[in-house]
Amino acid sequence: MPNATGKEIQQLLVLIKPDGLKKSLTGNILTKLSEAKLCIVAAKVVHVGRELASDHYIHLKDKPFFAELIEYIQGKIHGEPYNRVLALVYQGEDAIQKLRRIAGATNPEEADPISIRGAYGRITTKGVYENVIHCSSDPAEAEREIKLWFDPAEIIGVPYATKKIALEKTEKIVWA
Ligand code: FUP
Repeated sequence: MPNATGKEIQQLLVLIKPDGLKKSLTGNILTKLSEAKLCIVAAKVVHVGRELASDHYIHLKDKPFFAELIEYIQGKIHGEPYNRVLALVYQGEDAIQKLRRIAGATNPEEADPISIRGAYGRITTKGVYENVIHCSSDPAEAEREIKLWFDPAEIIGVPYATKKIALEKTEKIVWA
């Protein structure tokens, strides 16, 4: 929705992928992203299961590289302790375009060399783009992805409609 200056306030999902963690790039990437002067409204480390990986990349399920892509985002290529991702939600004016410009093109060989993917990405011998970071591509995808990766309670200033449901029997792990 546009704000007083006519700019759209957007949110998007950002993932620092297992290769980004293994190459010790987390700090560099967050510093680069901070150039966009956006707000982080959610963040967590996620051990990505097969279902979440497949749901996230559902639009690519017919691609020849899908199986490798699912292994990559689950960290199966990079192994312990890098088999996880850092998931964040950024919010602000034209946030999607701003962060995707800093991230660079999907193919690291075609990405601007000073973008995150251009500087740090590679193409594996199996042909998967290990491109370090994911950024949602448009507002509809951002909503789908944020709802896939985060619960409303994990986001400051929840950007989408929510509802309350009654749970019959729940368990919670607490400190012993
Ligand atoms: P992007 O929105 O830039 O992440 O691009 P896509 O959703 O099209 O691609 C998702 C992921 O699939 C990329 F991050 C890397 C991988 N991919 C390949 O490995 N090969 C391709 O030809 C295209 C995408």
